[in-house]
Amino acid sequence: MACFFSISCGAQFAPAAGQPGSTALRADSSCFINWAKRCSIQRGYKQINLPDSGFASVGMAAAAEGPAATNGVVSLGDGGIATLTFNPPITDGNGFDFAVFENTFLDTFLELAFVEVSTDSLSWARFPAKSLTQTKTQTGAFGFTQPTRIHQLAGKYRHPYGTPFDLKDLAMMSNIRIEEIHYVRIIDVIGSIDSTLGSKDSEGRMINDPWPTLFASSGFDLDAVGVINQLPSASSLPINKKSILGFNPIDETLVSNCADPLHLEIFNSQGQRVIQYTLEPHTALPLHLLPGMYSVRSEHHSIKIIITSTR
Ligand SMILES: [Ca+2]
Ligand SMILES: [Ca+2]
Repeated sequence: MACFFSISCGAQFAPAAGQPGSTALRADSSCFINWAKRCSIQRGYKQINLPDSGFASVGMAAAAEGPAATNGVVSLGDGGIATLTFNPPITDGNGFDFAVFENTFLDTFLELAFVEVSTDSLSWARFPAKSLTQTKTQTGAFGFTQPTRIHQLAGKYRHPYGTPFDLKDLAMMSNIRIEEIHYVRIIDVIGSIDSTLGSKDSEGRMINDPWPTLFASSGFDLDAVGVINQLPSASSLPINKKSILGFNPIDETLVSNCADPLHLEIFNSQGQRVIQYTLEPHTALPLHLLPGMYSVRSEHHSIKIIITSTR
């Protein structure tokens, strides 16, 4: 009962654009000093459980490059991924550091996406998404979502407003450097409340988002990513210099970029060792761990990772 009360009455998040307390940022705001330079897309199916539905097809990757509200949008499809490159890199300055623009025209017709950032494109950290939308009745293709029920998900605000993100919220993630973010990745939330199909938030709740969307414009419609804080000049880090051990939150795998075997030890937040493993050169290790924060240590360095799903 206490749990029900806190979810239904507490923990409300910022409201729609224009309302007091909203964090929405207009595309023409002077806070935006730069925009994504490059975008590449890995499209998802129009409907994740129907491969014959084909891929979402609206727009080209280039639509997400440059300023918002200028050159159209690109539709990602169910679970589709857009990877955007920034130069100079985004950095953690005061307050919000960048914002993501989607094309919805209503405050409550929202298509959502996870947001991840990376310094080297090998190792990624995901903003800890929260969705308090009910999960009993599927939100239909044109169903409504309240912005006050969602947090740290792109697509919270209607066009021409962006949803802002503060890199400081990832300060504990030692597998990236929040002072130097070259890459932002936008991953469509698969809105099905069927746990075998849909996406979960950072606390293991299904995210109820319009689904199915069996259209060419299926999934998150990415317009642009605007930069608020960036380093003063091009990067100190060569853009292709990767660390030797990375983490990919999409499939929760550790990824070796090392020419030698890596002897890994993984500790949970109580300091107990839960995995000891030798990761062969240039291979990946899918993790099957309970949700929580873990420390991964090798001969060379250690990184913190967050596991959200129960696989
Ligand atoms: Ca910041
Ligand atoms: Ca979706």
